[in-house]
Amino acid sequence: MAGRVVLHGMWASLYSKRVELALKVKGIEYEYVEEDLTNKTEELLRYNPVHNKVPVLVHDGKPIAESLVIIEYIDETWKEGPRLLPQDPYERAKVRFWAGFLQQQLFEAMFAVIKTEGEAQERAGKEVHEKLKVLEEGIKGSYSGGSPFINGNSMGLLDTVVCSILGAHKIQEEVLGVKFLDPEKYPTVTSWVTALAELPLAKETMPPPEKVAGLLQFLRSKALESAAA
Ligand SMILES: N[C@@H](CCC(=O)N[C@@H](CS)C(=O)NCC(=O)O)C(=O)O
Repeated sequence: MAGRVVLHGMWASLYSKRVELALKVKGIEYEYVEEDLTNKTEELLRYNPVHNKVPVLVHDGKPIAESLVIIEYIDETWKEGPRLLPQDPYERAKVRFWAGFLQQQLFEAMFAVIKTEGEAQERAGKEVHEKLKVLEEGIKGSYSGGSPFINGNSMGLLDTVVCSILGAHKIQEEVLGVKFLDPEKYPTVTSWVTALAELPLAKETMPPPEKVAGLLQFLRSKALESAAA
C-alpha cells in the first residue's frame, strides 16, 4: 500500500512514540511533523478537531487520531510486513484488553506518582504495584509463551504500548525516587520490558533518558505547584 503518510507527533509523547514504533516495524516511510503543543499547527487542529491532540496520522490526506486506533489502521492497511495484531479474533481481543489495561490503569497510576509527594505519593506507588501484580499474573496467564514478545518475534501493538509506558522506567524511578519494576516480583513484565528496551528500534525511537528526566522534573514541579496553589 503506497500513499503519502504524515505523522503529527511530539518528541516526548508516549502516544506518538508507539505510533512511530508501529510504522517502523511495518517499514512504512513517513514524513514527521513535530508539534509544539503550546502552539499547535493549524493542520493538527483541523485533523483532530475533537481532541486537538497528537498523534495524528494522515494517510493520503485522510486523518486518523488516537494512538491505538492509528496502530490498528496501520496493521489493516499495510498487510505486508509483520502483523501488529494477531489474526485470531480471541488473540486480538486479548491484545486490546491488555493494551486498555496498560493505558487506563497502569499508566494512570504511574502518572499519579509523578503528580504527588509524601504520603499521597506512597499511596500512588502502592497503586502502581497493585496494577503491576495484575499485569504480571495476567500476562503469565494469557500468554503461555510469556515474554519477551507477546506477538511473536517482532514488536506488536501490545509491545509498542508497553515500550511507550515502561520503556523509560529506570529514569522515571530515578527522578521520582520510586521503584516500579522489580525482577523478583514481576519477572515476566521485567524481562519483557528489558528485552523491548534493548531493541535497536526502541533505542532509535524512544527519547533520550536525559530529555525524559528533564521533562518529568518539569511536569512534576508544575503539578506540585498547581496542587499547592
Ligand atoms: N488517547 C490519546 C491521547 C493523546 C494525548 O494525550 N496526547 C497529548 C500529548 S502526550 C497531547 O497532544 N496533548 C495536547 C493537549 O492536551 O492539548 C491517544 O491515545 O492518542
